[in-house]
Amino acid sequence: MAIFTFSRSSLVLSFFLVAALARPSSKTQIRAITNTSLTDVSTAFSKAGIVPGVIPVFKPTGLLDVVFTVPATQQAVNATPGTNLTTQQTANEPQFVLAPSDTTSASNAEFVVALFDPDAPTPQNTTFAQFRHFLGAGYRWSADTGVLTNTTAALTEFVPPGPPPYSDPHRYLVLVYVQSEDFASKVPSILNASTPRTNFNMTAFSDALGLGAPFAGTFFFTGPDSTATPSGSGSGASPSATQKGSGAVSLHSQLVVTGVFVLILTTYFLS
Ligand SMILES: *[C@@H]1O[C@H](CO)[C@@H](O)[C@H](O)[C@H]1NC(C)=O
Ligand SMILES: *[C@@H]1O[C@H](CO)[C@@H](O)[C@H](O)[C@H]1NC(C)=O
Ligand SMILES: *[C@@H]1O[C@H](CO)[C@@H](O)[C@H](O)[C@H]1NC(C)=O
Ligand SMILES: *[C@@H]1O[C@H](CO)[C@@H](O)[C@H](O)[C@H]1NC(C)=O
Ligand SMILES: *[C@@H]1O[C@H](CO)[C@@H](O)[C@H](O)[C@H]1NC(C)=O
Ligand SMILES: CC(=O)N[C@H]1CO[C@H](CO)[C@@H](O)[C@@H]1O
Repeated sequence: MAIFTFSRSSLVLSFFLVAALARPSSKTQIRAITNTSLTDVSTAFSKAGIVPGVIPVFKPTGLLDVVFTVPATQQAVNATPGTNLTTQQTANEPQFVLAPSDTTSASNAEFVVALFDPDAPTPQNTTFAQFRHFLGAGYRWSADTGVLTNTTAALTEFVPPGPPPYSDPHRYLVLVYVQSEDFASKVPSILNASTPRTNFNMTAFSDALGLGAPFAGTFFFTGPDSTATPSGSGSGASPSATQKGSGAVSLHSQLVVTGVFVLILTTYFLS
């Protein structure tokens, strides 16, 4: 009887787990702008140790959405704060979409956009950090689409995230600043084609060019290739697809567990 009670409650538990895992994923739609508040973004930066570890403060006045297009599928993937993205998803230069609090100021401003890695070569050993993946200036904001479009060539061309195989996932930060008046005249002596991508210091750079505090920002995690996406499953196309993929695996194992319990119960009653 004790065995029966134990098995039955385990069975009930299994069904609850199955029900929980079978719930439809809530984030299947790609949004142009992340549905989160400025406070949520700041909180995410603190939770990930970006504040104060990488930048001293982060009080954005606009929401930033970074939209990658997956080369294989042409599917859009949003880098919402703290999302896990694969190297496949982040292979191409993204689009930057801004939702500013003050649309009039944003319409009249130019912006600087930086994408960098504070965890190079690994989060535990930051010898090469910060590693600059992209730096561009002269961005103008479209009030219609929210998209930031460059009016000048990039200062540092985009190279995709590629953490070494032995590394934990890295944090990749994207920060948008309002461009200072004298930026274009001052930048060549501070950052140019011969400036290494390694040992970049975003704070020192923004101080030197009078950029002030970040206007908007987001970050995502990308791990090395081997651990990022199970091969051949095709589930690496979007964050929601990845979650559904791993959910399906868990669902499968739960069904197996449930099946085993049913088998035990049947055997118990038949014997
Ligand atoms: C992202 O990956 C980490 C493991 O690297 C995991 O702990 C975390 O739950 C994942 N986050 C999401 C939102 O899937
Ligand atoms: C950190 O990484 C660099 C580059 O791979 C390496 O030369 C160095 O030995 C590492 N340091 C430690 C403490 O592991
Ligand atoms: C904007 O950036 C792209 C990609 O780096 C580049 O090909 C293009 O020439 C830039 N536009 C201008 C106007 O410089
Ligand atoms: C290019 O940038 C470096 C800093 O990375 C600086 O030392 C050098 O003077 C700059 N070159 C020119 C021509 O301004
Ligand atoms: C980056 O620059 C800031 C401001 O100059 C400085 O306080 C900080 O120590 C620098 N970080 C590193 C890792 O050198
Ligand atoms: C934080 C935030 O902006 N939440 C919004 C997300 O979207 C729903 C539905 O559109 C809104 O009701 C929330 O206010």
